[in-house]
Amino acid sequence: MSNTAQRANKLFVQTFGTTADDLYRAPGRVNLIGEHTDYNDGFVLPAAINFHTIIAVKQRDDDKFRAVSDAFPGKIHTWHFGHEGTTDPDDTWVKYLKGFTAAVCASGLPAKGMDLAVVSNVPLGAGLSSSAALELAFGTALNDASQLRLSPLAVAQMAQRGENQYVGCACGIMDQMISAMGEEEHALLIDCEDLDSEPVPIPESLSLIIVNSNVPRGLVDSEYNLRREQCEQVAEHFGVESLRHLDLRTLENAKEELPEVCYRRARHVLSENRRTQNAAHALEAGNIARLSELMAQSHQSMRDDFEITVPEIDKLVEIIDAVVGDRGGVRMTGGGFGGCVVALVDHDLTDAVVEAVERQYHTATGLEASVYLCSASQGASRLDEELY
Ligand code: GAF
Repeated sequence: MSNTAQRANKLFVQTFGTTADDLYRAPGRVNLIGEHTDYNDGFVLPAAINFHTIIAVKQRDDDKFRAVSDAFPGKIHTWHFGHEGTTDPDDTWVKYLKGFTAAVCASGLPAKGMDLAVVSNVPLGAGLSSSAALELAFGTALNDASQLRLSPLAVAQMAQRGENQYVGCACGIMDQMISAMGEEEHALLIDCEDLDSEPVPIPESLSLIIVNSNVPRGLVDSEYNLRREQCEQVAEHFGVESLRHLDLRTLENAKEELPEVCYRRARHVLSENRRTQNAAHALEAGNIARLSELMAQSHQSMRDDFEITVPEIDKLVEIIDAVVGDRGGVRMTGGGFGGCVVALVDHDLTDAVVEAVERQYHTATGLEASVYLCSASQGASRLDEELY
């Protein structure tokens, strides 16, 4: 049994004085390209990563939930199905679980309560979707225990609904969908309009490196929701349902009609959609030089048009790009305002990338970066491991 699974079991026994029935796991994610495109019905290319949230669960006969997390020790959160109340400041992590049960209840499905213990090695607040991993591990457990008969995609949609309506973050579907449906050694090209997805193999010759800037992320939710509103404003201006239905030429021709900042937001989204589809083709064809170019353009667009990068992240990209050249790609990954960069580079360059980050990042920023050497992993599931 993995160390994280053992810790979840142990926490369950210590908290509830009995053993759990089952263990569920769900991964965090890294997005290779396609940022802030999901809520515009566009394209994304994420991969689930080998960092997981594991939940030990035992079903109850009533409608009560009791939840504990080793990252926030000392408090057992309790609520009843359909009576989640409003979020309160104490609810830090548990709001994602309450959001899920609130969404299940709002959709008219019945569910039984559970006792549960959460343990995770997904870095928190680093833009690697620790919250989606939590939602999907919990949602997959509840789906089984209460026999909701939801597909992995429907569990992901339920989790997104919970986050939108209960937690108050207007996120798209990417994080939940990849945590539910990720595949080993593959990224997933997702069309966020019809939710079709296509696995794209990550060539064996490439290393998947994530570097955490360790910049504390502030104002993330408010800036995120503001970006979404600006995109919606442009869609409304052109009378289309979403930016997916606008083309770059129409946007360019009418740019004077828009506030300059909204024009740039839309230009990022429209060009990022194109880059994402092209990057999936480049990855599939093993054309790493092209991938490198597209990831570089994506980063510039996030920095200059969408304005979601910070100087420390730009520095990391610069450091890694100088080592890698056209033998790999590097860009910020995730919602922005801190967090991580992702680099997909020729194996032979892995050590050089790590050394360059260690040598230059602290001197340039005063911060220590954390480097995670990752692999693309499978989506949420019940663990078939022995509980003892
Ligand atoms: C966050 C959101 F949750 C996603 O839906 C997505 O919009 C992403 O930021 C940016 O691409 O992770």
